[in-house]
Amino acid sequence: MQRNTMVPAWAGALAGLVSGGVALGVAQLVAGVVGPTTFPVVAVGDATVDLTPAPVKDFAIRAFGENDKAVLLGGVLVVLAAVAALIGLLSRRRPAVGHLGFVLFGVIGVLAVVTRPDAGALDVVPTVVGVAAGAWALGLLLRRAQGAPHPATAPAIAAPRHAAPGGADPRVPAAAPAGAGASGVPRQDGAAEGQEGGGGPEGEAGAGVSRGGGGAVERPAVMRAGGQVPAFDRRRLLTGVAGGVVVAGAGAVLGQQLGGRRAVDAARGGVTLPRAATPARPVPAGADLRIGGLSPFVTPNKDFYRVDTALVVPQVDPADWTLRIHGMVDRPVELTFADLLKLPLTEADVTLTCVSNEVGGPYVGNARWLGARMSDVLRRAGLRADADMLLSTSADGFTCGTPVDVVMDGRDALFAVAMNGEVLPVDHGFPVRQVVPGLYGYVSATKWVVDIKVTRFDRDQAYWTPRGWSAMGPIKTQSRIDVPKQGGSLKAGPATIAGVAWAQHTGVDAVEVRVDRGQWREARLAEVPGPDTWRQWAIDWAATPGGHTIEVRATDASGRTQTEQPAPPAPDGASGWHSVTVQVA
Ligand SMILES: Nc1nc2c(c(=O)[nH]1)N[C@H]1C(S)=C(S)[C@@H](COP(=O)(O)O)O[C@H]1N2
Ligand SMILES: [Mo]
Repeated sequence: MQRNTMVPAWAGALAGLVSGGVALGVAQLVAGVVGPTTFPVVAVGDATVDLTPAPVKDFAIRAFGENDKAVLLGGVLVVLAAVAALIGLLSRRRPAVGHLGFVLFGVIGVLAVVTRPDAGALDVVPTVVGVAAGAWALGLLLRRAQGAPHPATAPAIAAPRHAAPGGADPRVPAAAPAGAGASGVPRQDGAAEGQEGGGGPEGEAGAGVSRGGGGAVERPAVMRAGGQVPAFDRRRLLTGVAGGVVVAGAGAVLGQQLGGRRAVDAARGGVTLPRAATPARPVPAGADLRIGGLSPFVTPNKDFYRVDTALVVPQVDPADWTLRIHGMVDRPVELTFADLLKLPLTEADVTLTCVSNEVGGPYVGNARWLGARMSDVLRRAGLRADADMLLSTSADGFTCGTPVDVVMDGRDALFAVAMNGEVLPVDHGFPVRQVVPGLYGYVSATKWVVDIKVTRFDRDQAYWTPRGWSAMGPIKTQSRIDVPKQGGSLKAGPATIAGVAWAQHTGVDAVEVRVDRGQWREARLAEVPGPDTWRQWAIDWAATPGGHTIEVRATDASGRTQTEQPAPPAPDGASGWHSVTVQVA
């Protein structure tokens, strides 16, 4: 009698299929790590194309059009899946078949990879590692299916084994509810039994011991003959399969992510920024007071705050990027990245602020942006008169709702491609993001923007609106004390109090400071290139020993002074005066 006869065909096929998945997932992960390299499946697809006679190729192109590549890769995957299942099926009896099958896979993969015109030595690594992982996974899954004890849960002696709860083996009468073993929910061996037996730590006792009343079924004596015929263990196979699926999926996603990041970094490095048709007004020499601890006028990209909903930062290849403008327009427009770069570009210094910023908080930064004017692009599409909202969508599905009149009123609202003279960093929206002076980021600053629907506020809602944030988000005038720091201590004598204030697109006209609720005194203001940036301020202070409270308030160019009334960030931005307390000795 063969050792392995107990594993049913479907289980062998499933083990083969999942091992194939593990092989591909691991290969993808390795490709992501060692890349840039050709993924084995793609290489096999490419090789298939090369080996296909011209008439067949022509037929495929005619039949599938632009999808021919996807159809081909899908076909390669289907064939791989079928072969993997077959390998699993056959290696139930002969484990060597499994190894041979995977070696064959490996040879085909390696051949396909190395015959690509741009192949390098590293390109074979993902295939080799993936195939090895697949062969190992197949062996493991089949051993689990045969009920071979797992080292972690194995009893010290090879005790007669019981069947999985649920009676997976048709020859064993099922005493447990069928769902118990067939649910497919990954569970630890033993733990499942513990649950069925009423829970508790006894699950640790392991797979080798059958517990009365627990739903585990004692194997009939005949099945144990000589104790050497391992039973088919469906539960151990399925938990192994679940593990394999997780490994395959995680490897594929992670590898894709790593590889994508590499590719996009490379593409980003390859972008040549055009000159601005409309350069920014030079930043006045007096814009930066150069006081230690005071936020510099220009926030370096690496220090710029980042706020977004993206768990994994979207990796958008500029070669694939398009911006579609549609909805309430006369002519829908679709732009490529190259199209955008050909437009006359505007450079502007704009301070970005997040609505979530607490009074005195860090979510504000100033940069020089380069981009196409949103109004230029929108005019091409022709906005309908009754449209009042631009619903922009990012590559990852985030949306902003921006008032049409704000974008079209002549301010420097940009589809930005650069930040502080550098191609837009990936974290800040590469290849293209919106920047609209005067509006909080959540209603205007869509990163990785790919789509604009021209619509109305009474018809559409952007991402944060149903989550309790105002549909409209004009920035509230704010001021912040940077020096001295909250809780700081300083020496008695002459000191400087300094910070930044902002009232984007209106401009800051005055900043006042008071100590210990005394007289308000006017701070000196740094120069600014225009109304869209923050403004540094500073004031001298003769610090006297003891504890002190310093407060600040700004007045914007329309004459409005910041309200003292505190408000939390939700729903439309924090208000109130920033204050710090310090100790002077
Ligand atoms: N795609 C996308 N764009 C987005 C967001 C987002 O979550 N996803 N957040 C917005 C918010 S709330 C802010 S404050 C700004 C922040 O831009 P930054 O990360 O470049 O500083 O981006 C805006 N653009
Ligand atoms: Mo934000």
